[in-house]
Amino acid sequence: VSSTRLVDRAEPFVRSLRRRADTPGRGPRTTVVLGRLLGVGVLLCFATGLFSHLVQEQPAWLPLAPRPVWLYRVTQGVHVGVGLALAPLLLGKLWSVHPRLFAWPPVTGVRSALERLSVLVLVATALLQVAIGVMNTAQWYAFPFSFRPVHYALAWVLLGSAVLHVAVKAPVIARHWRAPRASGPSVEAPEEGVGRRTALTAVGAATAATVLLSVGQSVTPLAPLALLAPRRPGLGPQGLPVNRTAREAGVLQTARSADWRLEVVGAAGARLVVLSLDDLRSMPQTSATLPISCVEGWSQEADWAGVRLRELVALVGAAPDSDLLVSSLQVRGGYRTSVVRGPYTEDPATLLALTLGGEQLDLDHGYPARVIAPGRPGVLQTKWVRRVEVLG
Ligand code: HEM
Ligand SMILES: Nc1nc2c(c(=O)[nH]1)N[C@H]1C(S)=C(S)[C@@H](COP(=O)(O)O)O[C@H]1N2
Ligand SMILES: [Mo]
Repeated sequence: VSSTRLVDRAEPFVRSLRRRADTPGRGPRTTVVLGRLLGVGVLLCFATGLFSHLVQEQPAWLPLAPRPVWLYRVTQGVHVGVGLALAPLLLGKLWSVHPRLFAWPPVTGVRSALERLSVLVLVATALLQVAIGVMNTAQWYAFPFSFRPVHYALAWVLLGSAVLHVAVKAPVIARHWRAPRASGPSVEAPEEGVGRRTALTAVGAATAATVLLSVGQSVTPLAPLALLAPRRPGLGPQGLPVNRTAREAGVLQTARSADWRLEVVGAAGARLVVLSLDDLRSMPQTSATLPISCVEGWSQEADWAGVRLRELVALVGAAPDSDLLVSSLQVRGGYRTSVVRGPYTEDPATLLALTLGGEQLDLDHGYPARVIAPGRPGVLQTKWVRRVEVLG
């Protein structure tokens, strides 16, 4: 079959699809309204996502600030809250333009080929980014790659293709930026099909519901509403959620063992101090009210007490602003270790915590000792600590 014959045969089918898809609510105005919201959402996700990346990577050139203590809690809460809202908005926008994906003929020249290619990249990255993001927060790691590097790379591709898309569509966007005059025919209720108001109301309601049923994971007073969130404030041992339990981490025996000791190692292994839990308890205890702010979006404040990290490393003669490597009893899986950079070590609220809410730590919260520091993502708040090593 020659390619022209194929085109001839496909044409009636594609035309019928387009005819059925023609409904008054689908128009450039609907697309522009949803596109504006999506644009703001993608920018917010990009900025907060990049921030999350940097606080976790802690590159040497980055000035790290542990204060304000709530900063990461807010940025990651916004990232996941806005990210979830992008899902219905994105589906709504695709609904409003999808008949154009069947435009016939599909390409008319080099320019249109490039334009379609850029839209393909935009749609594919946006769908993938939102899908794996939502899956990650639902702790459904069904994709065959590791989330962070892929999500990070897609963020740049998505930003680039979104900027290109806005540039290409600038004339249409400008034309439909403002609502058409009320007397215009385009706002009249359609005789059949879905009107613009109906379409926007449906997408708005879905977006509002998504946000309302999930923000409670980071906005504690709304916790009872957070039915879409896998972790909710208040639910868990000692009233605090747990991402990985002691059983899952494989530390049930080692964490409860009477032989547990904390090793504090000086720079280049020069000095070693070994402390029992009673030794730690007899050191000066400091209290701090700090949130656990999980990268997956949930967060909750709690009252911690224990030994300041900077007082601990002073035992091996290290400076209060030393970089540290903290290791857990956990032998497999991510988050077994974390680097505590100088500004965090130095902060008076950075603790090797022994208690939570005035009680000895629950096994699932890191008994016998865990890191809690202001402004750090949850993944860096290492539980079941066995060793603190001064770096270089
Ligand atoms: C649509 C635009 C989005 C952009 C541009 C974006 C960008 C980013 C970036 C750059 C990171 C940091 C990755 C790293 O640490 O290397 C990140 C992390 C994250 N994003 Fe997104 N994201 C988007 C959407 C979403 C959505 C829809 C969700 C889910 C609701 C989501 C959930 C997450 C989570 C859970 C993390 C933390 C991952 C971790 O460190 O383990 N993101 N995002
Ligand atoms: N050793 C170890 N520490 C860990 C983890 C882990 O898997 N292993 N999970 C981290 C993550 S992702 C979070 S959000 C916090 C949660 O602390 P919580 O369980 O006490 O609420 O612990 C962090 N500390
Ligand atoms: Mo986490």
